Amino acid sequence: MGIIGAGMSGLCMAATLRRAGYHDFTLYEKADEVGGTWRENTYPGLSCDVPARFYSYSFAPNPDWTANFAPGSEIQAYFTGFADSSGLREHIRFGTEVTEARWNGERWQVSLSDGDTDMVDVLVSAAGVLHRPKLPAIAGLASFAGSAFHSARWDHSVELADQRVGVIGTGSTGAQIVSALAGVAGRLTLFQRTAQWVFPMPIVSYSRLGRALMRRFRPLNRASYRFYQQLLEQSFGRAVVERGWRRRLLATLCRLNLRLGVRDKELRRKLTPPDQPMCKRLIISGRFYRAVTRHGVDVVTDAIDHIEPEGVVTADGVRHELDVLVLATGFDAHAYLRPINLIGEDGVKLEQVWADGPRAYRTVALPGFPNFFMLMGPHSPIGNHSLVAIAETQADYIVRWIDQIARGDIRQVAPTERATDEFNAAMREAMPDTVWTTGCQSWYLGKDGLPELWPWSPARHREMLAGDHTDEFVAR
Ligand code: N01
Repeated sequence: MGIIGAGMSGLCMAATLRRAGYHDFTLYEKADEVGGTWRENTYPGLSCDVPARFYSYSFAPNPDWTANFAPGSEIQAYFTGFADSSGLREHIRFGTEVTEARWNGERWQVSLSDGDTDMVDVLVSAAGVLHRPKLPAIAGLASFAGSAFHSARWDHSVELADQRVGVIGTGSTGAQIVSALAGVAGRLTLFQRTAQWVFPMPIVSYSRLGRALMRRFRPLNRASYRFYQQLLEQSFGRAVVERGWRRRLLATLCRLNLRLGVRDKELRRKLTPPDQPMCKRLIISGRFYRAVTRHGVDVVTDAIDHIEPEGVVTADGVRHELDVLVLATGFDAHAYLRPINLIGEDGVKLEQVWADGPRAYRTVALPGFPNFFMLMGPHSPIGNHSLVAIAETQADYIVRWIDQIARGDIRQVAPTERATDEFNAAMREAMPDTVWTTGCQSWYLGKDGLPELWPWSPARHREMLAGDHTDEFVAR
């Protein structure tokens, strides 16, 4: 078996295989360390906006989280520590990128960047969603004379203290960076194209005693995991996909947060989004409004016209002189497996199948691509939810098919076109109830303008991946 990627979901898949008694598998990891997005993102202020107790594998709780929202470095340490303690490292081929995977009628022929070729019976993609940085198409960007870098390629050699720092982008990343750099940079300028809603959430540190209790009484960890799971599923998890009081309540809390957090009317006007809370991915932060109201922090809402060696010039003709320019402009969220060349039955390329946008069977499989499965595939429930929990559900489902293959009941299996079409049609039908279709631009939307998210609750995702659905697959 082959797994593409040793990030959060690749490790999850590997651990699930191990727990099911499998040892014959390899993870292909392009980098030289595990962790995926948590390895690549190291920007100041990086933290997870899902509570850490729930952003952990349910089978590997971490009693040592230092706060409710753990910093990125701690999460990366959790994954590297897990790779060590679980013994999974021996299965990982580091520095090995999968360039092509081709179904030869019996098995997957996997071509690797080091020139090798592997043959595997089952191939699982755990290649991640948000890892291809999107650079803005702004005239003159390359001419900037100071340091410029994308948030996921942070240059730690660049001095920030007392420097004039500009940040382009006000998504979750931009908000975290601005919160961390306010008061550090000499002058901080946030270039905001569209204001975003912010849900207030304080960061609470866990005491040593609390951590010791978690270590001593393991059921406490489990209870805490379930508590946060229920809290998120019953609040954000339902508010985004159901009209009703939950959506109204969370929206009101966001509006109140802005009203109380930003007293200056002009600044508040600038920071008032044109769309409904949660239409774009909600920013979770108890620090952002405090940061932008600080002395030495400017929010610029005039459109960026071009960039010059000295700084950013906005449409009103003002030149904002800068030493450092941070591009917190997001990721290509629709690239999925690209640039891997995936070739299924009859030489059909994934590129052709996904010409109109990525689609899958129940987020995990593809017709015409036998014995191929995905974690975090198209339409996975990735709103403000724990991707770790979603990956576990998908890994459990995939292992059940692997069990059948391993027992010799079947040799190859892929979902039918019909079942995949029906599933996608049902999803399209459910989209109008979601908050993502209420009128905003975001990385959630695909080419056809429809959200590429799961339009039902996370609980429904578990239910939909609970059975085997043998009647919706072609198995030989
Ligand atoms: O990216 P984004 P992100 N000129 O796409 C602006 C996850 N995440 O990296 O809104 C000017 O959300 C763009 O403006 P607009 C999380 O899932 C998780 O912040 O398009 N501005 C927007 O403001 C998140 O949703 C954590 O008008 C330009 C910003 O750049 C996802 O990553 C932490 C521009 C991009 O926002 C992506 O977040 C951080 C241009 N040419 C991130 N082009 C956790 O805590 C783009 N923008 C788990």
